[in-house]
Amino acid sequence: QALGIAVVGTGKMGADHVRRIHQVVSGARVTAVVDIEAERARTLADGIEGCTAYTEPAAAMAAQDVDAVLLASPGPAHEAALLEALGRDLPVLCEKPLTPDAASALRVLEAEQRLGHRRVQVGFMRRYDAEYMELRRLLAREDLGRTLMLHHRHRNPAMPAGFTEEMLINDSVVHETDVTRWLLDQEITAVTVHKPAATSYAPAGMNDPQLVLFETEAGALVDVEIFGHCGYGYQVQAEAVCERGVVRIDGEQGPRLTAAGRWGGCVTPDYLERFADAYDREVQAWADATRRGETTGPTVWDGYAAAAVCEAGVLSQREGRRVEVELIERPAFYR
Ligand code: ISE
Repeated sequence: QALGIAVVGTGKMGADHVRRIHQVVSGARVTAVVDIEAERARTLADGIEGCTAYTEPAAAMAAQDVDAVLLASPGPAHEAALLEALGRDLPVLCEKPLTPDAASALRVLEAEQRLGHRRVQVGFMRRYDAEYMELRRLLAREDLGRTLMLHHRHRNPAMPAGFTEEMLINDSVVHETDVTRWLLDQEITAVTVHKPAATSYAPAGMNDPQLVLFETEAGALVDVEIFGHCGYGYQVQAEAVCERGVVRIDGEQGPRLTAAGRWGGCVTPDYLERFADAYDREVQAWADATRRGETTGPTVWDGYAAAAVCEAGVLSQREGRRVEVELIERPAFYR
């Protein structure tokens, strides 16, 4: 029997997940779509047999044919939906960010522990990207020695309307927050945000790009260039500097054309293309684990730790100073 999934939020990401579950993922089907804009939800549901449109997440979660929830609404809407799903013991794949601040993430952390078993996977899809997986495997190898620095570059062609300066941290740098913790197997202890001269292509009030500096438990230094309006395409790259070598991933997998005295390739236009395989692998892994009655992948602890780092980052962004990250002690439940 296929897993019946309710997709909550049908914006760019949610609509792409609906398409993915409908066309790519095996063993799962979309039985509900939820959006506060009824018309949007209805249009999507109409294209899928046996799919019902809702405007309230709770109503979809109560439906007989809903076995699991994919949460793709904006971050500030996550806490209420997560608590509702946990109250019903429903498995959730929650798009990043888990929640927009540490206190709300902590409430979700407590609710899952009260339930007594993991039910939430956080949608840090880079952990399912082939290049990032290979990078992690290489860094774990003894022969490269310890990782001393990570350089991340995260460039978007433009940001959607309504995207704020804080979201550069909470919605974009949150990815580097997670991959840094995952690649190094260390917590981030402090954040400093620097603001260079801003591009004139960003909306008023957004100082774009920014340079974010993380310090980690074992003293690694990690820099993240976040650029929301680079104009030319979507580019995510990372370079790890180790004691006995350097590893770089650049997402430049496509063909490289040499002709007419030039060489070159294409830059992916957007994250849906750059991370298409990662999203497919992530949602398939979640559906497979859920059908086995398991919860795997990035945990609520990972979502909480990322939220705490981002909260420090937003404060640093606002006040221009180094901010230490405050984390509760990691519960045994998440070890
Ligand atoms: C977006 O929400 C994402 O999650 C993308 O992965 C990220 O690159 C982009 O900056 C965010 O706005």
